[in-house]
Amino acid sequence: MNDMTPSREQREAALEGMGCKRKRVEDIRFTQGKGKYVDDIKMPGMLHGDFVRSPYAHAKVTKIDATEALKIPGVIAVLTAEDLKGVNLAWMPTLAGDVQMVLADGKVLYQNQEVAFVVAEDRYIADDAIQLIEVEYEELPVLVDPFKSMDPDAPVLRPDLEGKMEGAHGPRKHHNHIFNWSVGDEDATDKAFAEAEVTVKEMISYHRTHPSPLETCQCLASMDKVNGELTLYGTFQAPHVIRTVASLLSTIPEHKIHVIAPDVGGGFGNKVGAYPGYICSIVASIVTGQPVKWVEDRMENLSTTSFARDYHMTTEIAAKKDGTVTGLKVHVLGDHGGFDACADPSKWPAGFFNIVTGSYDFPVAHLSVDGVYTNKAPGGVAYRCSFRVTEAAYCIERGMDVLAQKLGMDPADLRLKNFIKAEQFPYNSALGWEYDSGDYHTAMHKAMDAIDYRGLREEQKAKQEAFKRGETREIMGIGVCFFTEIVGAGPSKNCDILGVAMFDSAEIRIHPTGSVISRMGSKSQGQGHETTWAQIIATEIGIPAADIMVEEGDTDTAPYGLGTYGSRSTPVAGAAIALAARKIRAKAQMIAAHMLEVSEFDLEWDIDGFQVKGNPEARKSMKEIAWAAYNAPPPGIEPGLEAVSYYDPPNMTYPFGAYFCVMDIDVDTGVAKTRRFYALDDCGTRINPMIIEGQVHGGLTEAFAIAMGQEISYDEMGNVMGASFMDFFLPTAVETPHWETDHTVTPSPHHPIGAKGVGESPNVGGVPAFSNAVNDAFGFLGSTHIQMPHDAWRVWQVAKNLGAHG
Ligand code: MCN
Ligand code: CUM
Repeated sequence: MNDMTPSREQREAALEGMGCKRKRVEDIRFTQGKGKYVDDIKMPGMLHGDFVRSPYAHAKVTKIDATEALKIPGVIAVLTAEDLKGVNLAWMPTLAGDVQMVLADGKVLYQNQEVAFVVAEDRYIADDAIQLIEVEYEELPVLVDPFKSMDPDAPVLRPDLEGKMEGAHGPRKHHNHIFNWSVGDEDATDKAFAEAEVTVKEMISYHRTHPSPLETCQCLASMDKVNGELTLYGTFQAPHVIRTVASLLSTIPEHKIHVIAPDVGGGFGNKVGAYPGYICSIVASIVTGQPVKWVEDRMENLSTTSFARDYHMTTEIAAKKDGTVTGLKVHVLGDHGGFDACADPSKWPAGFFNIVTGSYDFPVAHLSVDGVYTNKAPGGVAYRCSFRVTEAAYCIERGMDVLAQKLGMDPADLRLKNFIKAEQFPYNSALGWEYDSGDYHTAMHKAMDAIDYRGLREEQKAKQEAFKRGETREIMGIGVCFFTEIVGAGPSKNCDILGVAMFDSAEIRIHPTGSVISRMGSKSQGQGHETTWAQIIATEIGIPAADIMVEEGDTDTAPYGLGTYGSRSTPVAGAAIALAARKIRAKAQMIAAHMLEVSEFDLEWDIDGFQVKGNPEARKSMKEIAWAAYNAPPPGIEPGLEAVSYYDPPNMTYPFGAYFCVMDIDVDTGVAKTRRFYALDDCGTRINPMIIEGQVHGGLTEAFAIAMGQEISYDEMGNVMGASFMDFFLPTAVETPHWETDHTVTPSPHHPIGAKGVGESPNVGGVPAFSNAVNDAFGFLGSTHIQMPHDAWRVWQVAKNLGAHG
């Protein structure tokens, strides 16, 4: 070796592979305004669609008259349900097995529901036309409170389901009932409660909220009638699923549909499902023969696309006096709005809510979920939810605090006492999951030491005394949360969408000069896949990440995949990437053996190439092997160097974390200040620590928003109250606390690189940490559970009701 030969460390560093804080390559274009979003795409002759929406939450639609609107120059067409019936598209199937109106068919079920679709030469003309469309409504009684949905005299929301006592998920109990889903051993759980030394019961609600991606939902449909081909650009988290749905609905053959998700400006679950805007744009393009663009505004987004949560969880825990938990019982009332449009895997009407036993060794548990209709917008799984894991984590983490309070025990100690122990993994939970790996005690102790937990408790105690003596008007809360998530949907044995198993895929091609293009079935909306997927490949095949291009979102070029949501990309597509790369490496080994004139078995892999065992000077780098693959492959071996992998995961992955929030609350103003927020995450093998940190910062900011103010509420007329950023709390850098991040690493035993997902963890763990901090602050004044969101007004009221204002 001469001095010019790079050292092993230099070769390794040059790859920027797994574990490297590689800078996000996509940010070069995003930060310079050079991203290409749907609204940047313009086509010749492009028309614009916009909706007439219902001002009423529940009403008959007796007449739609577009005569005057059609007189405006530039208005091309107005579509109503009657027009859509001609192509059998007035209703569309939802991913949850329900059906949903595309345009109001005889009635509307929530405020701002789509009533008619105006197509015009530009957006302004379309908006003018909307004002001239005459719609006659006949108001119907409005059902807002989900607890009244199944009253005997509750209004019938869905006459289309009249008499149907069987839904997609079994029997229905009432005309507004969607499903009941029960898991666990009810008798054993009842017995545990009958024998319990201590029990607690609390109604824990997780309010309705909504993700707010910077870019709203939008699409551009272009039907080429000559070739019978449909091109659909859109803000899709799952482009292939959209293609399949579009083909099934339109009967256009799937190979003649090109779905392209260009850069997506945030998704957060908002862009998983199919919306009326997509269907109407496609139909309008077919009708007019011109491309049709539909772009939502902020109010439309907040009030009509997939909402989040609205879960009302009656939670009971049985325990011994020493704090050992002996049983968990949860009943959930899920408010699904006017249609069940939850984008869960088909067999999971309440998503993975049965992770509600959390990080604790509950011997028995029982869960029952009832989904009901109300006069609100449909949706339900969005906003970093991991398919209802957010609700489950909030339920159990609040529940454990309620139990700790009743027992007079420290909430961290109660958790430490009940954690599943490291040696119990793989662990079978009482509600049916096999947790793959975890080391909760180590993580919890690390977190407690990092924030000096015991010291904080002493400080809190002193402050409480001072408050009682009237020396301060500030109280202090310490929010503890230890969450376990379940991500990586999912194994084909129990996860599908519309019958398509939830595998994912990767295709990697090495060019002769050793640069790479790779394509996946996942679709980044800001998560940095272009950066991190290249890092996995770099480590696996020894080509620098900088020479690897990652492309997602074009169904013509990417292998079929189920898309990005539920933090599934790393657990599923990430595994497919590693396995495709390993196929390439296996072929490269044969080529290297031929080049070096040795047996394959005499070679070993070292960073970026193969070398002869015991003679590392005799080596071929991956770049040299790539060239040889195209001009001198071994006899009998095909030329080229590429591979495809479809990965059906054997299990989900179970990331976890210990979060602590320290809060100071002024009882006279209700203002809660987050003094410290510490988040320890364990997502197994870490691909890019900087991206993980960014994911955690973003998710915590959203968790802060949800816990401390964001809400989509309705008045009794069904008017949606939080449909603009005037009313809907969107934190800026001013309000957002400082985040401290930390980690432990417990690899997933079944994942090729040991990685678990992380994208949603901070939201799953963050909300309970904030809410527990507020609750912890007021506990010594006698409260047991305070309803979110904890905005200053509500916190002030709590203080007043507890007598803190004297
Ligand atoms: N990562 C890593 N090491 C791990 C796990 C993840 O370096 N052990 C990296 C991944 O390589 C990827 C990122 O972290 O670049 C997120 O990976 P993962 O946890 O697999 O989640 P997904 O890529 O599937 O993203 C989905 C998740 C969801 S469901 C929501 S909602 C959400 C979230 O991501 N929406 C987001 N984070 C978001 N971040 C941005 N900027 N925008 C959104 O819309
Ligand atoms: Cu449920 S929000 Mo994410 O899964 O896209």
